[in-house]
Amino acid sequence: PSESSKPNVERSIPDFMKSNNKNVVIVYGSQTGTAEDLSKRFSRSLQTDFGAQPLVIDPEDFDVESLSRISPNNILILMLSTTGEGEATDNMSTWYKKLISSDDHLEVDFSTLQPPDFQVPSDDELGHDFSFDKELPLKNLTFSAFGLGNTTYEHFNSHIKRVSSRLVSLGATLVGPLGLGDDDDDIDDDFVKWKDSVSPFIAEHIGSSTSSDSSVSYVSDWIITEIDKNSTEFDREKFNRFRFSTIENEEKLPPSEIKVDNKNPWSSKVTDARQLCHPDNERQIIHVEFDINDSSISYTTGDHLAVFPINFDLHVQSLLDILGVDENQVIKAVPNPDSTNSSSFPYSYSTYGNILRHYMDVTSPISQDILKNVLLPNVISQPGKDFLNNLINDKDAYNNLVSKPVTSPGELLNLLISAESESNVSNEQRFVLKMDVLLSMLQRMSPRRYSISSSSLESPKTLSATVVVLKYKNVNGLDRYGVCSNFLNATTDIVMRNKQGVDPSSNKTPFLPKYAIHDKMMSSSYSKNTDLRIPIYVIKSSFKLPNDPSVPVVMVGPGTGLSPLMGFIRERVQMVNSGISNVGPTVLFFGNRHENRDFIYKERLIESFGILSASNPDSKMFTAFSRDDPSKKVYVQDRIYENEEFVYKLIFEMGGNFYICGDAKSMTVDVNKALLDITKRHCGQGLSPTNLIEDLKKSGRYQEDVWF
Ligand code: 2AM
Repeated sequence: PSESSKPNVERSIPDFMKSNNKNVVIVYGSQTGTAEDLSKRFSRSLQTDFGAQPLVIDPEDFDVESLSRISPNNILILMLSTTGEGEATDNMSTWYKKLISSDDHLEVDFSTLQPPDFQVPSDDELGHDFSFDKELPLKNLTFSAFGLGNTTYEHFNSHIKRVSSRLVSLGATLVGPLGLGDDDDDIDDDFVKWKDSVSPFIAEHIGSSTSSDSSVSYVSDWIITEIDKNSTEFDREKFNRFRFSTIENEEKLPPSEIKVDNKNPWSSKVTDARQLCHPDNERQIIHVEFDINDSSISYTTGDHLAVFPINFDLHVQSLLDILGVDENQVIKAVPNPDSTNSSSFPYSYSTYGNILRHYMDVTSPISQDILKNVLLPNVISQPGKDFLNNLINDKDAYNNLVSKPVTSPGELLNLLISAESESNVSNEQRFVLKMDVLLSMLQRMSPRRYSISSSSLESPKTLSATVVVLKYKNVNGLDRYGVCSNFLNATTDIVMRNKQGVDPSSNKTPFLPKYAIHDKMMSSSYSKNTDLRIPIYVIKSSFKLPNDPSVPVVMVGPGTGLSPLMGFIRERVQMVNSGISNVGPTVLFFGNRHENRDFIYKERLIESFGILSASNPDSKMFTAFSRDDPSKKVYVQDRIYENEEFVYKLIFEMGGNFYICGDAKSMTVDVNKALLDITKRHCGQGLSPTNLIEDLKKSGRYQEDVWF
């Protein structure tokens, strides 16, 4: 909701806490849902283990100014992700701008919140004499903080560090250690360690005692009611059968004026989806095109695309079976006022099937603390409790059964059910899954992020993604499939069918995992004459071509690392085609496994480099196919070494830009080493190679777009 859409009183954190009897407020800055999920987990732990009354909020729904009036007996907990180049997440950006303006002055004067808005709390409530100090508007605020970051990126957790120190400089007191979670290692582990170390401080501050008794039982996040479609209560207008097919848009704005972001993605039409590799290749890479005409989405070359997938039918079906419900049953899900949850689904009425298919993550394993705080209180039988307690109290048992094999929620629930039936638990004692328990266990569906592989100069209203279809065997040898890449893979079949009238079942590629095909989706949601639409939004990135077209660019992108570089290449081709005569050298190092199987975009690359090299003879493409020669691997960095003088000249003598894109682990490390090696060999005496590379990074001429 926009700031003006809610009356002020509802946007005040202390007022909201007071009216809901809360004493802890957890604020999440989340881009794809991890910080939000950890916030919910933390709030449950505080509730169960310490009898706290926490509330989890999205900063977009509240005013940052109201932090100054949070009761000194209460506590604020920040759970903030750092994104991009050390930036705030979208939902934290307004708070951040107000807290820290570029010249480090507070744009907002917290002291203006004094009368009439400001109510002096009673002495009882405060426990000491309260006076408002203009210089230190947050002197009554106590907070704890955990950041979500990644050490692979330069600005590790810089957002939480800046926000925390800003709050302290405004007078707030930080209790417990500042948690710095590292996604490169094990962020879950970092979170659990921080949670355990900070919780006693929090409990002490709010005056709660450690209580491991079961006085606080499970509180559901949602209240679920089944609705009869024929009843007067059912409002067909507000019934959403398919994610975002009808945006509940009160102002009835034209689509081109509706702001598109992760809370309100655009259902984009898929205009093309096809395989890029030879059918015999051991893995699939696909190209998917999205139409953004009619939407307010715009992008520039190098930005990222976020996609909301549809869950596998197998997973949805297994949960529906455990629930024992009809997937088409209409239900209403509203936030439970007694819970820590303050957010609602973006529609009023839905069905069991729809919620599980589009809105929740039904694949990621359930964490230990959710097993303890949500599932365990809902299990009656002793064998069922024993089964769970073993997983909750023994990290190795949990790892072996849940995290290492990537056990889905449905698989885990079935293991619990079999544990009970093996022990002949009576029917009355048996575990029965309710939808509110399930929803409290699951994370929200998170959007998946891909580098955009098209050029906005060439196709401003269509953007494309280049995606590896993820499939692997888990530790037990069972197949595991990436949800979004396999979902997008299924669209290649649908597009083929729609375009050529081909029946996809008669023409399956050998890899398409049978159960992963969205049979229901294909037969109902996407019946022959409906458009194939997928919810998307665009995330701005700083991975960009130089503004000056004459600057040389050296690009390294093996595998789907080619993706954003393909956009760069097409952008430069477009420049040449539009008559720009001084387009500088454009050099690509591309690699994959086999030249005749996964040389993706081969024709397009050959055509592009034909045009680029005709305009500038230094424009070249170098390829390395790693598995064509069984006797030795050839990688992109081998081609860099073979052309080291040329590469050094373009970057350091001609002032070129250097780009690396793809797998953040070994490839990036090895290519960086190659860059350092050739700099050492060619920079001559008197110059420091590490300084040269440092300068390259500082001036923005070295850029990475890497992932895991
Ligand atoms: P491989 O799978 O045969 O090892 C895209 O995945 C390409 O990147 C593949 O050809 C892959 O080779 C290659 N690759 C794997 N590790 C790499 C590394 N450390 N440096 C460069 N390329 C690498």
